Amino acid sequence: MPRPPRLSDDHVSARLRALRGWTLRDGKLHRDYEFPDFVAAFGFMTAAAHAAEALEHHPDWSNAWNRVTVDLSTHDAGGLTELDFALAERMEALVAEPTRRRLPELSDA
Ligand code: H2B
Repeated sequence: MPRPPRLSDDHVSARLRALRGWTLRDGKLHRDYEFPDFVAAFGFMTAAAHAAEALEHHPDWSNAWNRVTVDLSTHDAGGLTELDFALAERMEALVAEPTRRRLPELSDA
């Protein structure tokens, strides 16, 4: 997939205004998510991982129990590109409509 060009600072500011909850931190798109519990946090990460694979664009992130800390930037471009905003928007769509699906209970068998 062709990699998009790095966005200008003005363009980044304009795009950020339309992306509530996200800030610019150390040149990356940053957001801290908080979920009801670990399974919900990890469920979000699993769904977001599939979105990242589909975009061929991957987050820098970490998880601590019910928290997921996300930083997005395009390493290849040395800054922010449309791919970062696309992934942030996918993540927002995931938290806006949580699937709340749980893994089936494990049996003892
Ligand atoms: N993710 C991020 N965040 N930045 C990149 O520059 C990047 C990536 N490059 N995922 C992709 C993979 C590239 O290495 C592959 C070949 O698509």
